[in-house]
Amino acid sequence: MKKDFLNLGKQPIANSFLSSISKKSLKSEYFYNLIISFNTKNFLVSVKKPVNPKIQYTNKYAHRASESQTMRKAFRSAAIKLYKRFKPKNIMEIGSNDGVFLKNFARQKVIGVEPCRNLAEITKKKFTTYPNFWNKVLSKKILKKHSEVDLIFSANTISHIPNLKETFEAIFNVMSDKGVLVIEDPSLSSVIKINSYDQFYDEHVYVFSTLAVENIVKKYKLRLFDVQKINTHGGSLRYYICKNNSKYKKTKRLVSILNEEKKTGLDNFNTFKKFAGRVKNSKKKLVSLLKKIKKNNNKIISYGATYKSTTVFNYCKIDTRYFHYVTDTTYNKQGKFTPGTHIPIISPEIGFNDSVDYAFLGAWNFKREILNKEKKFIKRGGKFITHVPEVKILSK
Ligand code: DWN
Repeated sequence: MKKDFLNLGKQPIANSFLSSISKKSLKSEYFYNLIISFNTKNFLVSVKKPVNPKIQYTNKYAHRASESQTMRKAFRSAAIKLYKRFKPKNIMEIGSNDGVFLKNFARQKVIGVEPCRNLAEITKKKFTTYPNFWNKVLSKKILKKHSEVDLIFSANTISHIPNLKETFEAIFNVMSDKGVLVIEDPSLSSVIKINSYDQFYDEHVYVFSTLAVENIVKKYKLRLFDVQKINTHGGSLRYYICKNNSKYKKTKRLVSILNEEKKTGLDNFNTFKKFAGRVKNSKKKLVSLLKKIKKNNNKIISYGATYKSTTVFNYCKIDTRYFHYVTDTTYNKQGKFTPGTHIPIISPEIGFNDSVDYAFLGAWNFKREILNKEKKFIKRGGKFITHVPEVKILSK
């Protein structure tokens, strides 16, 4: 049974950065109700009513996975480790974005799948890339053209696909008998522990736990045999999945993480009810801190036009009354406006200057990289604000 525990209100599509805020474009802005539910049977946490993927993953998809040094390094390290451990003859990535993972392999070994055509165009120049949604039709097409796949990798993508049955059945189709599926997604345990409620937005249809993944994959003749904690995106998990009859044994760390999740209460609805209470508090504290700072005539901006910020801004009703603008290094976000709250987005070269007193860390998951890069800002008295794990002004 599905039980709702969190209502994040009316939200726009996180990727719908607006080119203009004319009356006409604001009139056509799409909103939906972001309600999060817990399935008491398989422990899966999901968006109650997912948005149609066709309006999310278009040829105007803004996020570039290679935009941060942290992610470039993380994907390179993942590629090397996975290759060493599984020695695959070929590799397929579902949701290959701008090729940040694929580029670490020889071009004849890899296949990319990416429904956002603007991104698929980038990798197509070097790698075989299918500009399609992942499903059984595509899996059959790939099987016809290539051999079965030994390593299927998918980071921050499986959690985005509403139809898990179709997804895993299609994976089963193309995976070789000794093959491995490796999935990376933000971990529910981290979300609960650090109160990162902004991991919930339209694209994150699911925020997985190990408990839930183990329950789900077994419905599709697949088996979770290992899991690993990784630091990316504020705490993620890397799941290792094989076919039922495969040689891989359940690892000790999988047993230990399953136990840890039970201790955290990820199999218990009450945990999520309590979390929802902490989310409400976080909103109150953030708005009151911003009001206080604004009262003293300080200039506040936001750092990183993240999809996560869409949730925070729309839930807390933070707009140009608080933030002058948002800075972001991504070229195709610059010159646009944030979804729902219509704050201008500009390049950090222009916007992150001496006039800024406070910067909200929209990209809090890159805190270390950003603090390292922005030493001058901090030295001259500039301050960062965060809401994760709690609302505060960061001290030096
Ligand atoms: O799952 C998803 C994750 C992985 O990526 C997607 N559904 C969409 C996207 O979500 P996000 O926007 O919350 O992801 P990031 O990676 O936290 O976005 C960081 C943003 O901040 C990028 O637009 C780049 C920008 N940035 C910046 O302006 N200066 C990042 C760094 C490190 C910087 O120094």
